[in-house]
Amino acid sequence: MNSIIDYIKIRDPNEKEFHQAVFEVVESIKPVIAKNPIYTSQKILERMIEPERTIQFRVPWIDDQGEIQINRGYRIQMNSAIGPYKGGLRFHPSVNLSILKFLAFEQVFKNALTTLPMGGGKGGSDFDPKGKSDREVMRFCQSFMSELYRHIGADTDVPAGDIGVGAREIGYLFGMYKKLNNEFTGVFTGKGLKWGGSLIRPEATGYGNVYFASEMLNTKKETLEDKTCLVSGSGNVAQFTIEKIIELKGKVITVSDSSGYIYDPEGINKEKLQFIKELKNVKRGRISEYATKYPNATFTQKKENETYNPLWDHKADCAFPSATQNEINEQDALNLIKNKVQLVSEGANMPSTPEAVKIFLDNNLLYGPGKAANAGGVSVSGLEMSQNSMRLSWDKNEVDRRLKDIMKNIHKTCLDASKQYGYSNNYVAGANIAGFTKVADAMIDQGLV
Ligand code: NDP
Ligand code: 2IT
Repeated sequence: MNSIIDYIKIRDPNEKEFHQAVFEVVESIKPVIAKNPIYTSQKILERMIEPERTIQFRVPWIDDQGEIQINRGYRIQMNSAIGPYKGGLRFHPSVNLSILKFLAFEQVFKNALTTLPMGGGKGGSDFDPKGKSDREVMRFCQSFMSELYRHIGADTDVPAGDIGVGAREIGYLFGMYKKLNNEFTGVFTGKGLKWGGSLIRPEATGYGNVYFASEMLNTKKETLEDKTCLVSGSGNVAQFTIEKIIELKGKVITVSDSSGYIYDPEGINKEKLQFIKELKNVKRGRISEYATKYPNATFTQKKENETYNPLWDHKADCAFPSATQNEINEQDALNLIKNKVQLVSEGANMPSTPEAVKIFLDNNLLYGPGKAANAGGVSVSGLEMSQNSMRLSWDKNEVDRRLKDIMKNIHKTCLDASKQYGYSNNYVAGANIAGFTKVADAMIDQGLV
């Protein structure tokens, strides 16, 4: 096992985030490997850490000043043992192979947990949609798709949104795919409701995360009612996490973006949430404007070389990181413990560093790792694919009921797998073990391919 870790470090020395995601899985599945020598003889782990296919391409486009711009586009087709590659596209200047490989690797296990037939993939670009006009975004998306279209398909690889890719980008990407392929298929999820999208998909990651958190609290016979919650981010996942917490009578006191965070001691109510949605989804403004509109709230600007994030240093019961990877470091985790936080449920992918995770586990927090807690988004993507194949659409209640059932089921699967291998209520180990065994067994059934 340790040799696998050495191997990826030597082979791809610069892929820090990818190493981090692999190490976590390798650590938790040690007892599974010890009990099942076939996984070693079949070199399952060695096969899993090598993407089935990695596509990297040039994305040239022309900005509004008439100048030529060049970005990098990627799609990592990680594993198709249990279904077509499935996972989002991320447009953010930080995007590189390491980040996309970590996301694709985690996606494989997450998708296995959903019970739906989806393999794992991830893609994106170092393009930054921030500050770009709609026309620039459209030209970029069209250029991106003029290469990606030949690698994807409703039964091959089905992308969706992630950071920087929301309803607007999916529309432009889908439109170009349809034109180039001359077919209207369910090749994307997160589509507009009027053209094949599923109800509840926009809400699904946030709602699903809160359903997962409620399941964790329920093991202690508690609910979210009257719980004070910290949320980071203010995009898709954060918005619908806040919405569901409000509905369940919890109180959210923080929200953030990449320039800083808002602390609102009175709590974010429905009206304030509506302001955030318009600010972020329509005006594409900065979260600092919240404090101008609601003067009882304060905005704290992010400082360079910050050693901890003050957002995590408030008295609270629950934390829902919903921005990006490694946004909770060791000091942040210690602050959460000091402030009596009892639950951390990850809307973002890998938001906690390994040191932070260790602190959560050592302190017996209810800790839901991203690949379990945020699986609601891709679950409803799976339901969107089913509806597209059947050429029908379920109503809101039907999709929400299925989402709730799936999150409940993932929660139970994690606890069962964790117990089976001698861990006590460890959702990290449970998610990794359950996801790994499902994919590993499918790979063995299908031979060496
Ligand atoms: P959005 O683009 O809608 O929102 C991202 C939010 O996080 C924004 O508020 C953004 O701030 C902030 N953010 C992004 N990068 C950074 C950074 N480097 N430092 C600080 N803040 C940052 O994305 P989503 O809400 O869709 O995604 C959020 C997280 O949830 C990601 O980790 C994603 O992988 C994960 N996720 C998303 C799913 C989905 O269905 N969308 C499903 C499962 C997981 P700013 O506006 O300044 O950029
Ligand atoms: O990280 C994720 O699970 C997503 N960005 C959603 C993927 C999807 O295919 O819906």
